Amino acid sequence: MQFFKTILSKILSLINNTDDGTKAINTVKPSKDSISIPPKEEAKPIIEKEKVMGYNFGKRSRSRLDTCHPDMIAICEEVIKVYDFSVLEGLRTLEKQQEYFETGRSKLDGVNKKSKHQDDGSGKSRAIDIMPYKAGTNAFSGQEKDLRRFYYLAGLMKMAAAKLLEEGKITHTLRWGGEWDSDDIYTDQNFDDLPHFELKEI
Ligand SMILES: [Ca+2]
Ligand SMILES: [Zn+2]
Repeated sequence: MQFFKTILSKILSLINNTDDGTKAINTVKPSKDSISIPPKEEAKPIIEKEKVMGYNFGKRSRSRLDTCHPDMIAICEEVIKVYDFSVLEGLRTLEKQQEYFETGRSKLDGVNKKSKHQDDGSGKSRAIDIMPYKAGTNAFSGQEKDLRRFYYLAGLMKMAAAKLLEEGKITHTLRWGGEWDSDDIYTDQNFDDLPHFELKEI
């Protein structure tokens, strides 16, 4: 009898991972809970190679960004933390707008129809043109799959704007040239201006 008790005690001590097999046999009934489960392997961080934070604007991007309304600056500063992009243009002179109109790049003549890129009265632009940046690639390559990066960026911009608005840090919503009327339908517009974002009054 003592023999079996000793064996059983050894087994239970293994199961319960205790040093005192005798105690285990007396007090612990083996159950699902008492079986010692090896600690789970520490979960590996999912994002290991992807750079998560810490992009910065280049000099030219920064100076262009600074020609924009503070709300636009706040939104872009939020997004650059997680996704790299360049600023192509912020504030635009009347001359430049007229040039774009004449060459068909814009449908706004700058006088009768003003662009949001023109001075909003405070010397700032309420619109910005931005482009996803990755060394050695071009989101405007003409490949449909490259264009998708504009959509990715637009989602981040929209999210940042919504968050900042909720936090009371900005007072506008964001309108995107890839989806002007914000109804989440992309086939209802003829003129896609994928780099273009502008502040919208609430
Ligand atoms: Ca739409
Ligand atoms: Zn634009």
